[in-house]
Amino acid sequence: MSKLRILALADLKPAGMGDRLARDYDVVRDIDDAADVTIVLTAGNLGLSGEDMAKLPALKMIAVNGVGLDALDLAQAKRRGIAVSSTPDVLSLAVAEMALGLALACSRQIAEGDRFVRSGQWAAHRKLGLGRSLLDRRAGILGYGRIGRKLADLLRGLGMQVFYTARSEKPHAPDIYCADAVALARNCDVLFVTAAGGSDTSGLVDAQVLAALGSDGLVINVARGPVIDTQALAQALQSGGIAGAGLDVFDTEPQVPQSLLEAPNCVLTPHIASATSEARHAMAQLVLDNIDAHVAGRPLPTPVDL
Ligand code: 8YV
Repeated sequence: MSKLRILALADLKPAGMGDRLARDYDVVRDIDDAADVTIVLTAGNLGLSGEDMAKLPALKMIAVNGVGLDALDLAQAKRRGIAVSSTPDVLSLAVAEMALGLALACSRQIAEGDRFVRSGQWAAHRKLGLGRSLLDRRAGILGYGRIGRKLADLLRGLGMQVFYTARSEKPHAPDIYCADAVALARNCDVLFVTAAGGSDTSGLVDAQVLAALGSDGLVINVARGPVIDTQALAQALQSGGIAGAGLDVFDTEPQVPQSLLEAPNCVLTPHIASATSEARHAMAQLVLDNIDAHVAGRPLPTPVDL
């Protein structure tokens, strides 16, 4: 019996998981050769644009390897009755760890110290200057979803006082609610951005929020680049309006603007927050489970509510 064709716009990692997909399905890579395809596999950061979705008249299901849905035309999916799945929860720890790592790297000059040693400055008896402690400072979580709450658990467990903002106050939350991003920035020293991307949150961290964070403040972004106004951020870093930034996500990846490449105390990583073998394995497993369930006519394990 011939295998069902699947359009895979992204790879499943570790490699064995991609092999499993290829064992059970006929994996197609070219969208222009996929008019008959009913299932698409894509990544959170890649999504599926409205234009590309329109090239797939037979499409019935989109399996997202990730949690971000901002690059997916959800309105078209809903209109056409296309089922969508994602991979919630299994990546939260990895992303939260990365946010913590970026905050430590910024405040304790880890990346800068590495460059200092490698460039021979330490050997030349130069001094790096003092960093700041992270854990005795106040954390702010912008976007108190699964990832934000996992990060809050980690930070609270390490002794930080944690504030958050979200669309509404969460009953029984162990952290302190702030009504909006400015109030959150005013109350914290380290602003962690974990909000979902998309038009609702675009530019949410603007010049006003950065000014409220202040010259001792750090901003960490493991969500989506556009949640922060990049120009305002580069300006705040250059002028000392804030103390530093740790960024894993950018407006137009993989391009990073020169203004951030040149900004002082800015630690940059290539969108790797969920890229641990543990998280990626569990994500791939969920993708396969969702596809298998769709093909068998069973309810999807982790459907997206459209
Ligand atoms: C991944 C992500 O980089 O979950 C998301 O939305 O952006 C990341 O976890 C990506 O989706 C990997 O497939």
